[in-house]
Amino acid sequence: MAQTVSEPNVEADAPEPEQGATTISGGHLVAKALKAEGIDVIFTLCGGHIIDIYDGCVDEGIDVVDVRHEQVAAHAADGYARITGRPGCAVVTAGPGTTDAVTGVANAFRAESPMLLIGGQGALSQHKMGSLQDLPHVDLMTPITKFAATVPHTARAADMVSMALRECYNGAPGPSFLEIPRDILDGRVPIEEATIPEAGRYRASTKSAGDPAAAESLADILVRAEKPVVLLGSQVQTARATDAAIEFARTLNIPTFMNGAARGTLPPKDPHHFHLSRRYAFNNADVIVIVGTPFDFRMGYGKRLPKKATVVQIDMDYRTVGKNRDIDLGIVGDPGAVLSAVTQAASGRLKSGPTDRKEWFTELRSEEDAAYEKRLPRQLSDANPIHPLRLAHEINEFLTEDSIYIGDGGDVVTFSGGVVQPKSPGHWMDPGPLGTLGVGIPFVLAAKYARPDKEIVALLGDGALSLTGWDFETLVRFNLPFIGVVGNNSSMNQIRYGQEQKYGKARGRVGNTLGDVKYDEFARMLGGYGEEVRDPKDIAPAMQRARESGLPSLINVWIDPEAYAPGTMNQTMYK
Ligand SMILES: Cc1ncc(C[n+]2csc(CCOP(=O)(O)OP(=O)(O)O)c2C)c(N)n1
Ligand SMILES: [Mg+2]
Repeated sequence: MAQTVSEPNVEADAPEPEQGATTISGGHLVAKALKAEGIDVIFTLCGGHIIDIYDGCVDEGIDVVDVRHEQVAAHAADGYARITGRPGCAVVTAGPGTTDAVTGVANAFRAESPMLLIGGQGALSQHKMGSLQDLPHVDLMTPITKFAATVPHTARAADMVSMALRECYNGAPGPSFLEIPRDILDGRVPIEEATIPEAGRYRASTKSAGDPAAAESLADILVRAEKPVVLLGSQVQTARATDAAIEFARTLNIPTFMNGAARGTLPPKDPHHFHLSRRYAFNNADVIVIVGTPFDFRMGYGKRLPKKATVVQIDMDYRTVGKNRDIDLGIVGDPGAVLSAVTQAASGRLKSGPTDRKEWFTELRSEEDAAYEKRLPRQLSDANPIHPLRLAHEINEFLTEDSIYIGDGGDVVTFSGGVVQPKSPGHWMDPGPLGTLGVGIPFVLAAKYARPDKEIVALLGDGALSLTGWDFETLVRFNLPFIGVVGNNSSMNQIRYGQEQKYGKARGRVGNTLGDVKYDEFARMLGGYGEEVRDPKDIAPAMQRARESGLPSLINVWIDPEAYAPGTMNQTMYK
């Protein structure tokens, strides 16, 4: 029967037949390598340079989650790595696709998150001729990745993906970047000419316990310590060292503080869990063990640690140990393996030292309780407009053991840092030391995608949400419900505080004012659930309705723009 215009020629629309079953394209090789790594999803925004990877993903059963901005794809890959313990992958087109993803890669770099960004590139055959979207991507990415390279031949496509992934785990983890020129990606090679590394056989497991003698030394120090304290940093979560860290804290009986992604390693009511008395604990400790977190701005560059304390640092990155502050013992290795070795070295000796430390625990607990009591009235404030501490309090009460908390914003999130306590390990997500606004919606996407069994609760500043908020629609499209709470002060308040301090109230409102936007209506427009709240007692019921809606949601909570978090007021940059 003759074809008519209304009956398209199905054969003509079908993909070109395989040129012999024994050849394979670059995009299909990329997908094979991703599959070998256990990556089951790519986050992407399409472009002509990269579509062969999508086709490979179809064959390998890898999901393609398409977003509305490449920054979101890159943050989602970072978030996926954090949630799953496997590397995340974002695929973006050449030129602006790759430059849009820079912020996400940079964030992963500072947060030590293992992700792979694959970017398109003009055909090698047109190298430097001015092809569409040609840019020096590798040069752009080199300073913010552990590895950045071009795939030079189709037969190397899978091999170089594996190479980039191996490099993600060199020392402390981090991002890698690969650009794949279009003719390399679309080209075909006989399958036997391609290097295709086999799952589980192309990189080490990287669980280095460091130097056994150092573990013995630390055990020695801790058994004798009278007032020890340990700070668990993000690497504890990155390295999946939770169990080892808990065993260490309990067996050696050490008050434990947690920051970044390690928050929740011990549950809030645990006798070893401390939070609000950190400054006091550091000032009065005789031994301070810092695990998997650098002496950066969050730690006052280590300068606030008293000189008299014995300071021990354990880190996956050689370059972090002893940086900015002298230490007494430095151990490079996997935090889980090192802490287990120390626990093991200490057991048997525990009876000989003053390890019951009752007085030290009582002293810290009373500091902790006093700080909590002092803050409580503001936390329970009925004020209208709503005090941000009350909002944080309501969120904390709302979280269950299965709620992953994501904070994305300025002052409103700083407030929440003191109040919101994740109830389980790995249930806290913040951008990390790059302080990138806009990670919220992408992290929700990654977290809910990877862990549909978990509830996701995100606190979003109105400024932060504005950066990546359109991908709320992606959450609707992929049916990824979450409870979003917008702390809306119609301002970039964290910055405004500094401006008012420095230039006075009259000149403090420059470049930091946002409109009174009804983010609840925005959510509804995109197919989600939305409500607005002006009275503090309505926060909890609104969040509950959002939970029950089964939809991505935004509860727009109007908060007091004149309330500032102590953390914001103490920022050293304004002093
Ligand atoms: C991408 C990015 N741009 C700018 C900043 C600087 N910055 C830090 S806090 C802040 C204000 C954030 O406003 P919002 O999310 O509404 O939180 P608020 O301080 O108002 O509670 C800004 C602009 C940043 N951290 N990240
Ligand atoms: Mg704001």
